[in-house]
Amino acid sequence: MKIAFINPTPMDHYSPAIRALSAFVRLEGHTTRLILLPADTYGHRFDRGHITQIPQSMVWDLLDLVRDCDLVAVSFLSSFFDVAVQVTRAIQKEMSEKPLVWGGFHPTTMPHQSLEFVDMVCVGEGELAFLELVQRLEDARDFYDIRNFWFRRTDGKVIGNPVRPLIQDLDTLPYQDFDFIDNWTYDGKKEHLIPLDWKRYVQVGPKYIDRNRDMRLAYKTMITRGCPHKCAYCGVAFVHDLYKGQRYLRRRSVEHMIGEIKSVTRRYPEIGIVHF
Ligand code: B12
Ligand code: SF4
Repeated sequence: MKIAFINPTPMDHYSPAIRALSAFVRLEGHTTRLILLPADTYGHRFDRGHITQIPQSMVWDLLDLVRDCDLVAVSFLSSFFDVAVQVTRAIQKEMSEKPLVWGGFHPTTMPHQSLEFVDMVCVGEGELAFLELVQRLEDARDFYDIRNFWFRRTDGKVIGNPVRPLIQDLDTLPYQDFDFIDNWTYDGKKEHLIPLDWKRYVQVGPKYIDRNRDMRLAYKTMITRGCPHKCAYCGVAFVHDLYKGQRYLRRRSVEHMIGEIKSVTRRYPEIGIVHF
């Protein structure tokens, strides 16, 4: 199955969720296209009000990119809800039959609201659930009982399935998809979506100051999942409760982490800093 992942994200192109999910489904032979849309968490507050309006040229490019995909998967945090809704509505208007699924922190915490926009919503950790959905869709099998998913059935009935246990051994997961095989980003000057290949990533990827005060290209990754705390202002408190009784903070092994760093820095010598 060919899957288009869409992630509204700031311009550092760090999209851990879709890179993780893409790597996971590619292991099973599926092909993926990663579309990283600009979404500004700060700037638009001052010049365009609170809603980011995505340009029409970007919508047209996006429609072209999802047309040949069997499934569209949108991942987002609450700050990017406005972009997620615009993208979703544009696709639904043009391709009403295209299966569309939402996941990520916002849909996890707001599945009821999310089902007002799409019929399939992933709650919580996504790898195993999403792969199961992809396989069932591919086999044209019923999917309404998949754990971690909420659905709105064609008769309007809402189904909220329980979550499956968290993946405790993070070393069983592949390294994030950092292959740049079919990745896209927005070029503000051309006002179009353009391929995000490695050459382009070197220009636009995150840069940090090293100990010599030189700006270096950073490789961003994650060594843990979850959090040991439950700060009152943080969405994590909700996820703690969702997975009550389970070990929520999980760590990758040192070997797994070093294996990832070695493989990525050998492949891309331009990387000067590893950030996690
Ligand atoms: C690491 C982290 C960051 C990193 C990476 C952000 C990211 N996109 O994951 C950095 C430092 C860049 C960051 C920045 C921000 N963050 Co932050 N961050 C976290 C943190 C600590 C962990 C997130 C994480 O584990 N990501 C790794 C990926 C693999 O996990 P995931 O996103 O949950 O994805 C899994 C599932 O949700 C699901 N899934 C995700 N998408 C999809 C899509 C589909 C279709 C399916 C089926 C499943 C699925 O599968 C994935 C794999 O299991 C959380 C708190 C926490 N402890 O969880 C806050 C958190 C996610 N951040 C938050 C916020 C607000 C932000 C910012 C918007 C802050 C700001 N104003 O600038 C920015 C956004 C920048 C960005 N690029 O997205 C909020 C989000 C709240 C909300 N309601 O959405 C959180 C929850 C903390 C909080 N304050 O409550 N953050
Ligand atoms: S704000 Fe608190 S609960 Fe949220 S991720 Fe950070 S330490 Fe964990």
